[in-house]
Amino acid sequence: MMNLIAQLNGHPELAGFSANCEAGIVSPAHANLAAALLGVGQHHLYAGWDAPAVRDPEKQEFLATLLTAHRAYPGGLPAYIRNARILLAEASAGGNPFDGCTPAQPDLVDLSGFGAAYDAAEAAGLKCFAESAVVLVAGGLGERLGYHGIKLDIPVEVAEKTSYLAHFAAVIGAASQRLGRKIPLIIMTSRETDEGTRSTLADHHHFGLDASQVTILCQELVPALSDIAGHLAMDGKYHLVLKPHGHGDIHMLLQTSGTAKRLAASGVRYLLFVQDTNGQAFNAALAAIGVSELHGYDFNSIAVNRIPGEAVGGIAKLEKPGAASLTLNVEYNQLDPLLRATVSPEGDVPDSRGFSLFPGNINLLVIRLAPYLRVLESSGGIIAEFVNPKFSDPARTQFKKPARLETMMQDLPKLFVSGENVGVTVFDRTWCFSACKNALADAADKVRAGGPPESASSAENDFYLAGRAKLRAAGMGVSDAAGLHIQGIPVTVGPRVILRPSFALTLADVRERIRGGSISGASTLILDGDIRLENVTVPEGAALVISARPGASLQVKDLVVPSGRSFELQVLTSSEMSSAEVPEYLRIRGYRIADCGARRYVADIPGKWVLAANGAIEPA
Ligand code: UGB
Repeated sequence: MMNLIAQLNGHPELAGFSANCEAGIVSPAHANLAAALLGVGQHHLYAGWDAPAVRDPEKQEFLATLLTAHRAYPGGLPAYIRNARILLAEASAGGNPFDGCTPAQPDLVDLSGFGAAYDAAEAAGLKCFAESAVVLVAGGLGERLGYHGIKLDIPVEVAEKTSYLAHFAAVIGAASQRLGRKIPLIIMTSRETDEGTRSTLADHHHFGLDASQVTILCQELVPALSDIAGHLAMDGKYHLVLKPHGHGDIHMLLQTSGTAKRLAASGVRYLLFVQDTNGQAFNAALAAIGVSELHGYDFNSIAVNRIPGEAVGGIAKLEKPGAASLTLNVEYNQLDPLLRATVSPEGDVPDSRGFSLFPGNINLLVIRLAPYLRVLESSGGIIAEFVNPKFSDPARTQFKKPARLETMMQDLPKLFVSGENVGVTVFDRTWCFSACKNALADAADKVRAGGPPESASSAENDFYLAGRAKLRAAGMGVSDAAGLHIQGIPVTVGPRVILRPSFALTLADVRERIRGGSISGASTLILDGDIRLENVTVPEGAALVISARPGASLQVKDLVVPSGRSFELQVLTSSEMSSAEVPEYLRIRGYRIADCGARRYVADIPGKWVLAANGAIEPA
């Protein structure tokens, strides 16, 4: 407090604040922070304060907001302001981080097709998954999707309405069971998603995971900046403007919470980072972890063939004379100018294959924990912050609207200075990535422009498509139903195939559990648990749903499922599309899938069972 009083002296505009300090409205913790902030030129935060007893609740809230932001940032708000000033000065000078860099192809493993290399990677990855933890970044608001709830609650498929979180937890649960180790799940939430995530976990008993397996780290907003001097932006006398800091906060939180260290101490070697609405992530994740192990990658980005212009970054090895090369994501808004200035004067245009010159980043990352810990230690978890102000004056000192420091999770390699090994593993796009990010109208525009829609409907469509790909890889005959467009998005009506993680974690599992048989047209097959199918036929218009509870295993042989009682895709009418009676998760896709009497079989008693021709489940 003494320190603060000395700083207030000689500043008449701070007299009101001083009176509030004397009246005890400002606690010692707030007073210490005020002293630190005055020390870095933030007098405007405390100028012109009303006398004690006037607007006190607003003052208290303002002080509390400052303290929360201060405690969330390594080094506190003074460090944030110092970092901001450096980055703002660079931005004002018009610096380009990629100046002098030429992009070249990154060190890359191509697993876009199945085969021996894929199988070897997946087998290695399955073993390593026992020493891995899954980090799910789920603090985003989903503004482009326009869904009014947490994205993790959205069903990835509406035949059985499995939410993204339920699906991810099912993979982790099945792998934990199989590998004999509780694989940790770390979820990053934000103010907007924290409560919803916690309550959905509580309501569903952690989706079968042990509560001790799940760690939640909540990211805070950061103060916005109003000018190049790094003044924190205010909206009224007692209201600090706050903005999101970005998904790179996950690194900071893993460091400041001690979670990264704790995981290392418990034997974790790899962290797998996944986004909140990419339901395909675990099709490719095990093979990618295997690639990291087999190729010694410290940082491995799962990537796709990128469509020029789409909102995913491009991964390139950036080469600069006199400097070590760096494999890095060049974010989608920076890629075209870099390409124009270097290897492609026409910019971000298709190559002879029809794809962008560089593989697309989908923020599905495998990071080796040991080098990661070193980087976290040396950086305090502040990873490659940047600022993107829109200047309003020719001298480039004032902003059109407040800016803020941002950070992106994929920028970690910028801090690799000890020869760490950075690589990329390319998978078939729909196999590893199909996110639910866009509202239907925007998604339809993207389809018209020749790009991927990334809507709830395309994500569900690809979820089934991956199931079909697994059956094909196992040698089952699969013929697709005709396609149609719903709200401008292409949808294939079947077969809808859901192979739950309890049925298969890898392609090798699917091959072991399915022999022969066929499935065709607008049909559905859902397998959950220890089930083996031999020569099973699911014809057009049929649906087969089998589950074997833990401890039960069920053999199904020579079954021909009768047609005519399946799941039915029902397109929503225009009045349903605007009706609050229809759940929003249906309206964001434009249809529902109704169960019109699917054939269901359940083996719920531990033991070995067979499904007899008459539909009875009998001891094997
Ligand atoms: N997220 C957070 O947890 N906190 C935040 O503050 C922000 C986001 P977006 P973006 O794969 O399609 C990224 O907003 O940032 C979570 C890559 O930068 O969906 O536009 C959020 O909940 C880009 O290179 O993506 O673009 C979600 O889980 C490309 O890979 C995740 O972060 C692109 O994703 C991504 O947030 C893509």
